Amino acid sequence: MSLLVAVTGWQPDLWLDYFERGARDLAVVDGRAPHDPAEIRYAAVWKPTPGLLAGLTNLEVIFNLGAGVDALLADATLPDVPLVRVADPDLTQRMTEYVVWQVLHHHRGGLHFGRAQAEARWRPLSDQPAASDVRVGIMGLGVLGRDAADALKRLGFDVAGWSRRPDPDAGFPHFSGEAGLDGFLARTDILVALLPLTPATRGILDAKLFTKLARDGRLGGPVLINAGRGGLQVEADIVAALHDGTLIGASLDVFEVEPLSRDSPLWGEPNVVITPHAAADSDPRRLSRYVLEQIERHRAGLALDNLVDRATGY
Ligand code: NDP
Ligand code: OXD
Repeated sequence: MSLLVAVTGWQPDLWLDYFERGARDLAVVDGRAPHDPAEIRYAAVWKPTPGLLAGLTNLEVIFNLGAGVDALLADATLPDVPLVRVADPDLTQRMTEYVVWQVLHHHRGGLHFGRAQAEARWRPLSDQPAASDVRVGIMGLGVLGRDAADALKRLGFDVAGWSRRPDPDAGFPHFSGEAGLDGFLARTDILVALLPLTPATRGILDAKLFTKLARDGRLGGPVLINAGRGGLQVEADIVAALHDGTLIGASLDVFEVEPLSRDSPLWGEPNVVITPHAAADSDPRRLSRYVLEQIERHRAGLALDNLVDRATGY
């Protein structure tokens, strides 16, 4: 009985090493090396080569080593076995740090002070609103969105959220579905996107949506923060919205095509903060343990956690 490990883009050898150290009686197979497909019962993967898992006739579970499964589900040959994604306190904490960092950056005039310092100018803000004066709207209130919402609430921000299904117990104004979207946007100064990329969310962050954000906020205009997936956003619309004042700033961790091309106009935008899909890294030490513990439970006949619903795509 073997576990196939196939990691693209991250450090495959490091992941293999952690899996081998923790695997006990389970043989760990490097997805890059020749292997007997019939031996493989489990697969732990991040963006595996399309088709890699297709011939694994005895595969029982696929573990996606990140939270988002869009890349995996794009492989039409993916075997129809249970698919588990990552939902881990360490990853969640990292994302919350990123969201809080970027919200505070825009809220506290980070772009303004950065420019002033570059020009060696002493330039206080004419108006520094309190956190409670700023409305942060979180799109996607799953594992990550909810934790970020709680942290921002603790800092005093006026938080609301939007997700697919209603949640009367959210603990803050909650909007859901298409019917709730406009009301949510109309009370949002800083929009934080933590949605998965699915057929329903692709391209949602576009010109039409930006025009529905609040225009009467204390920051002087709306700000976009996207750490969900690049496919959520229409980058040409973001650039246009920054130029005509529909948006006054953005923090982007994810892009339509990654790595972001050297030619992208986003690099030259003075009011954009760019990070290279670094908001919340998957930690191989912790996540190999997360996978191996689930495999032990599965072998003992217990239920798997954080199963993906293929019908909704997340
Ligand atoms: P979850 O699956 O826990 O949450 C997804 C949330 O999005 C849910 O609240 C869900 O609504 C909502 N949602 C999904 N589809 C729609 C829709 N059509 N309309 C409205 N709301 C919708 O995911 P996580 O919080 O764990 O992760 C979110 C995403 O963050 C990942 O899919 C990944 O793309 C991204 N990510 C990015 C990282 C980075 O480093 N930049 C790192 C990790 C993750 P409902 O609650 O009603 O089901
Ligand atoms: C993830 C990611 O989905 O790193 O976990 O983007």
